[in-house]
Amino acid sequence: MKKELTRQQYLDLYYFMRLNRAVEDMMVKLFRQNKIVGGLYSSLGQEAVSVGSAYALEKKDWLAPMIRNIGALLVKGVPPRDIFMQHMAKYDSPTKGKDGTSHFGDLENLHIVSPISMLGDLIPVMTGVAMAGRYLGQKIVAMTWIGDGGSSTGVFHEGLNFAAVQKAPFVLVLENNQWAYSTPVKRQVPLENLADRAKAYGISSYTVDGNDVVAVYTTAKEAVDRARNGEGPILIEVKTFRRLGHAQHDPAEYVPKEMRAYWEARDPILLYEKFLTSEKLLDAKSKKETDEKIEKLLSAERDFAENSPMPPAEFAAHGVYCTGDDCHKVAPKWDRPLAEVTPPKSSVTAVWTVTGFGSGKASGGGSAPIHFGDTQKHEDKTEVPQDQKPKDSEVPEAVAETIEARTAKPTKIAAKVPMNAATKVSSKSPVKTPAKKIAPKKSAKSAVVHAKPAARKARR
Ligand SMILES: Cc1ncc(C[n+]2csc(CCOP(=O)(O)OP(=O)(O)O)c2C)c(N)n1
Ligand SMILES: [Mg+2]
Repeated sequence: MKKELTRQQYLDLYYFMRLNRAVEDMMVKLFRQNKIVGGLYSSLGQEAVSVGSAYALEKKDWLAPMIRNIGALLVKGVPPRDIFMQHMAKYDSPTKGKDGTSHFGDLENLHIVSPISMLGDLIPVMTGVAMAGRYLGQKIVAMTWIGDGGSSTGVFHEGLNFAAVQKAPFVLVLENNQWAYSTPVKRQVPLENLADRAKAYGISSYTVDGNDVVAVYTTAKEAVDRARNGEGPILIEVKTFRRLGHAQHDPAEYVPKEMRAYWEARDPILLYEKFLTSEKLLDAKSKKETDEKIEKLLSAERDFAENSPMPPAEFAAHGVYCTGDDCHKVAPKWDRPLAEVTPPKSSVTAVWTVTGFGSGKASGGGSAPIHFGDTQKHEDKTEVPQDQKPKDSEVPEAVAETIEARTAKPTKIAAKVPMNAATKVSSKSPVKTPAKKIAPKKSAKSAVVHAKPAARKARR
């Protein structure tokens, strides 16, 4: 661990990791007392990931947690009582007992988007949040997390590609905790570093030790700063380990003992305590103070949660469908006058010109011949002089086929034969025109190629 933070930052990271673990330890007890409704997931051993990455965000930034990111919620300012009550389906919980686990958000104050169960779907959603913030000139960054398993969903790829092409100020933390349910990471992805997935979208990435909270924080901070400065989305792979089963129901006996022992020896809180002690940032007295502070806070928060009522039975029928303002305000909240955020009328002509396209060299050595924007509409019947015809090698066959397909008229053969027969003869149809039968038409704007009808006829 490298020392480069302020004393307060070091101590904050410690406090939140300890709080994260203590909140989850308490929920295991509540679960065993049958007070938790639904599943209980654990981030034991992954606290440095949630805390270190969320700590890199500013108050105005947005996050969306996944199931193992209670630490991120605590850093963002969610009180532990909300987490307890949410898991206990209490009436005072953020969803008033209508949903469980960490399935709640706070769009108004803390800028938290509620998790979406379908893995990967938060990626396009948070990309949209990031783009909206940019549109409104807010200079915000959006962050979410995805597991190693979740990084193999289609929407992970669609979302990240979309974020990349939009240059969204978005940071995605890929929690490589070695397992997705009972599937080891090697059985789902043939990559050593999942950060390599970023290469497919032309975006920056990092791979970092997820059990080193300072490394996670400094990496996330750099990524958040870069995203905020307009460098586009960034992927951070954190290598860590899911110390318990998928949820409380899963004893995870499929995990090799040696693997578990290796990671237990690398407990992120113990590693950090060692570092803080060696840097003289933590001693027995301040550690005891932290213990007492957390214990006092959590026993009060748990009491509050336990004393909160269950929702009244008739409430089950409320809030199922939005009924407008008596449910919640539906009107969009524009922070600027509507005129200012309405894009101007387009003055763009409906022609795409792609810089450099059509002026480069084709693989055969000639000019790359297609320029969609300038393709002539009329059919050109003029004979191209022999000396202007390209040599066979100048127009690659694949390009020639495309050009011919775009310019060829339907043939009589195709029109007369039934569908299945037409399919059969199609391999001999004029679409397979050899390259030498095509001549370029010189144009003032670009090289546009037309097939010569006479030449096509001769070939049939
Ligand atoms: C699209 C989709 N497929 C399957 C699931 C069911 N599911 C929930 S969690 C999970 C395993 C996720 O593993 P990983 O992404 O590695 O996250 P981890 O549990 O290790 O944090 C699966 C398959 C889901 N929620 N969404
Ligand atoms: Mg996993």
